[in-house]
Amino acid sequence: MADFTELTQAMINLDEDKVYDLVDKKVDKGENPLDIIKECNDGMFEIGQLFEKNEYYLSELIMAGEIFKSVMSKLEPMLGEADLANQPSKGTVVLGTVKDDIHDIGKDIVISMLKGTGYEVVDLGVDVPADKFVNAARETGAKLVGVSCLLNFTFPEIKKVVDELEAAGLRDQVKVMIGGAPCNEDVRKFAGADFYGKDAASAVSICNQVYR
Ligand code: B12
Repeated sequence: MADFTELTQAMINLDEDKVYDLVDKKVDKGENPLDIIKECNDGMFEIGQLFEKNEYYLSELIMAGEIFKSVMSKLEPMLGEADLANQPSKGTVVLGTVKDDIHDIGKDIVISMLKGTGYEVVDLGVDVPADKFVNAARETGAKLVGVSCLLNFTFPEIKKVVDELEAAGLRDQVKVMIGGAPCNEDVRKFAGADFYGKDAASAVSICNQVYR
């Protein structure tokens, strides 16, 4: 059996009270919120595996999502580097979860990190059709569109975003980054996107590259 941290194991067990308690203790000790998120995320991965093996069902996925969201509401204010209230924006990023996909936890973490590091983010939400990404890029003048995707069968929808940006004549001005658990370099190539980011910190470095 794999060796999980206490927090990861509590997450896997969906032991809500224990998760919150452990997170509180880690926050009090001054642990990096990204490390805490990583431990919870490892639990989410395992929950996904249990779901695949029919040991967990949709209700467990829903519960896991709720627990993770509560953890994030505690950690989110800690993700910013500094008080950015009076700082000019570093640039605008359009972000959304691809059409037919309603997973938003990872997308929201990316958004918190980007906002926390000085970017303006246009959050299109979940189940976003390609034309909405295109219109938002056109209207805001964003140089970067981020597509979150957690379901294999929606990969063609990422490609559609890239293709529709091209058809709208925006592809030269707008870069596309993708992310989400099943994404990787192969998916990026398939979709014709410019960047693949494995986590929220990668999303920030991609933005820093684009808005250099
Ligand atoms: C929680 C969960 C749900 C919740 C979602 C709640 C919510 N509000 O988001 C609910 C219950 C709704 C759900 C539903 C379903 N789910 Co679900 N779900 C999960 C689970 C367990 C965790 C996902 C999660 O939140 N992870 C935590 C976050 C923090 O991780 P993340 O999203 O990967 O994001 C990080 C990075 O990937 C990256 N990132 C994310 N987005 C972006 C974007 C950019 C631009 C960049 C750069 C980076 C980036 O940064 C984030 C932070 O580090 C996963 C298991 C897994 N391995 O992911 C299954 C999983 C994704 N679900 C799965 C399935 C099959 C479904 C359902 C089809 C089940 C069903 N039969 O109905 C439905 C689909 C509904 C739909 N149409 O979207 C499968 C998908 C298989 C596949 N690859 O196609 C998985 C992998 C489970 C499994 N192993 O079988 N699910």
